[in-house]
Amino acid sequence: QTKQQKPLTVLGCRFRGGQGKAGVEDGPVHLVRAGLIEDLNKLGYNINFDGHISFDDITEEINESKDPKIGRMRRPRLVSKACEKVYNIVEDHAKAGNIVLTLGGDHSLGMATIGGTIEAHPDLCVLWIDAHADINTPETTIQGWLHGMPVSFLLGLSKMEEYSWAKGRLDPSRIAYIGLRDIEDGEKETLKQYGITAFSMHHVDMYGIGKVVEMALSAINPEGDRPIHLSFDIDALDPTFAPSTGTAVEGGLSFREGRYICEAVAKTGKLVGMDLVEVNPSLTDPVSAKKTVDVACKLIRSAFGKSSKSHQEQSC
Ligand code: 6HN
Ligand code: MN
Ligand code: MN
Ligand code: MN
Repeated sequence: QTKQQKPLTVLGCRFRGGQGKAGVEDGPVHLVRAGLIEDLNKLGYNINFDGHISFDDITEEINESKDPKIGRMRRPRLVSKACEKVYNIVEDHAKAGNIVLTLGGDHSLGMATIGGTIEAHPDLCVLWIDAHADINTPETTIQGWLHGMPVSFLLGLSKMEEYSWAKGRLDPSRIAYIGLRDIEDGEKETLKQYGITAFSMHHVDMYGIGKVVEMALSAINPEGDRPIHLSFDIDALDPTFAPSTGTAVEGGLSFREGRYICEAVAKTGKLVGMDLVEVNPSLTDPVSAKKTVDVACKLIRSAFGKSSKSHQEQSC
């Protein structure tokens, strides 16, 4: 087995402002405490990890009274400022040639991580693994939380003065979803209108995960030559495997299906960025929280090239 020595930046983003539940800012702390950095090191990466990014300064500066709703959007200025900060960091590291792994925090961070990565890799394509489509706009959102909207900013569908740093450079043909099972009506229309490739759990059941991943990758990356960003919301997994998350939905991916996605991405050799978001260790008992953290670590390790012994392709 040849050892890769690729530079890998790990960003622990302790940000929770894109949703309403406390504790998701502890996700990255728990992942690192579980040994993630050492594991990635063993996989042969040259790791750059400077400790976690805290957003307390921004949260204090933009307190609730300074951040009234814009339409239905909650905490719009706080999320913009935090995401702009992450966007700039990711852009710098990606331009320096590093792969960037972002540990969330909530999924509003996706607009920052992918937005920053696409500045370094303009031909980027994105796999978005999630129970939700996260493609609400300020007009279609019901809840108003930004973690349900990052994709609309990435595609340039949501344009706001407060978010002018978010350039909206991702083409709708360059993103595919796997794992969907809780999509709002407004989101459905947007997916349809822009012809976005989306595989729900129904498709996973119908075709099997192998075929679904193959179809998703060939839709966004037909020649196999584009750099790939994997945005993995832990709520894509079924709550039996990942219970500690803020918007759990039954009927999700098994651990093996989630791991298969990560292994398939690793196999392309084209991974330039990954997010692992929405692990919230505060929402369950400690055993379930640990289970969720462990599963998240395993997914990350698989995406970065660890092949599971029980799961290797056997030549018989
Ligand atoms: N996530 N569609 C719902 C909303 O509020 O827009 C849920 C979004 C969940 C977002 O899990 O990253
Ligand atoms: Mn904790
Ligand atoms: Mn989700
Ligand atoms: Mn999400």
